[in-house]
Amino acid sequence: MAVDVPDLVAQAREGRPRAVARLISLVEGASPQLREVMAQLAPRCGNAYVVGLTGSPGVGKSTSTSALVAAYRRAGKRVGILAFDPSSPFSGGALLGDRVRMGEHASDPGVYIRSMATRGHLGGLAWAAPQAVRVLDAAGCDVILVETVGVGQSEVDIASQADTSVVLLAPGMGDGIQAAKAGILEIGDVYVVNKADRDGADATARELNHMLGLGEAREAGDWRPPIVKTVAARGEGIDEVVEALEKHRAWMEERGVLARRRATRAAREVETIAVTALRERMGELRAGQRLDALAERVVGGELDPYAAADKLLAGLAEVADAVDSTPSGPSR
Ligand SMILES: Nc1nc2c(ncn2[C@@H]2O[C@H](COP(=O)(O)OP(=O)(O)O)[C@@H](O)[C@H]2O)c(=O)[nH]1
Ligand SMILES: [Mg+2]
Repeated sequence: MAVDVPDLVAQAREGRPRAVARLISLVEGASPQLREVMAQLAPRCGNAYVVGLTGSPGVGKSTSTSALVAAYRRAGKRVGILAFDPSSPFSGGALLGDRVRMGEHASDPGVYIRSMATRGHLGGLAWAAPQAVRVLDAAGCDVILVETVGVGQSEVDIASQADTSVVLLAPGMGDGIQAAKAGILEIGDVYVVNKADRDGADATARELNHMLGLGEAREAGDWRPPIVKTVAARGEGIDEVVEALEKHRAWMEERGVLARRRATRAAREVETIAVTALRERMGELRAGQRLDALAERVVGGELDPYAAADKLLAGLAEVADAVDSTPSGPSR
């Protein structure tokens, strides 16, 4: 269904929740109209502070997110929440638990809550997250909290999506420090040991502290990731988390790190879109049987595979030229 993009964008800029929701749906559905949406949003982006929260399922990401929203709302900030956690979406088929926890914010006009499914997307989180962030940014959010489940590559993903990355651990989950070895030690700007009401929180924090200190020759003025203990379910320690986030943001701004991170993020975003477009064009070539024809010539010994690949790439450029000269723009 075609959408009146200028109208929708104008409404989203005024912060109308339904317009914001529809724009994010366009992102989720990889709509061909996204190109137009992003062109119109671009001048309004760049004001929001993006915080990523990652950690194993059940560690307390959603609970912490909700507590952080409450803290930011008390400070008068507008907050956007994106949950890329298929196991606990905040809305649209939400688990009851999350709906209850986020219930207090659901009717707050200063809060946008959205859970997103990226399964099946080319590029997944890398592709959808930055565009959803742009929508919330342009809609006037001061802070955007992005929740991702810490499995496989998503820790790495979140680190490149956020200005500040928060890694959550909890005592006695068997996850924590072992998983930490698998890469989260490099990505956390702030570490949270949640469920500090349980036994073992101090030990987890100590062990983490030990591991973070190992093998790193930090220079004076380098960022030393703080470890904050919280009981998110009761809101305890959340002010300290906010404080740690603000300190990290100030540190990044002083040293130009924030601008560098954003540039890296934008580069990755452009690259992902370009690679997606390339794959699409490759698909068009396949459909056009150019690849099949080349393959036959390779089998027949008429062409070597390198020469065939060169011909395929030349074909790609032709498709690109054809697309560029199409008045409607998008490669569809
Ligand atoms: N004891 C305790 N339970 C908590 C705390 N924070 C969250 N939980 C519970 O842990 C479970 C998982 O929390 P959730 O926020 O959904 O975790 P997520 O999967 O990381 O988003 C829920 O039952 C929460 O009520 C806490 O500080 N202490
Ligand atoms: Mg969750």
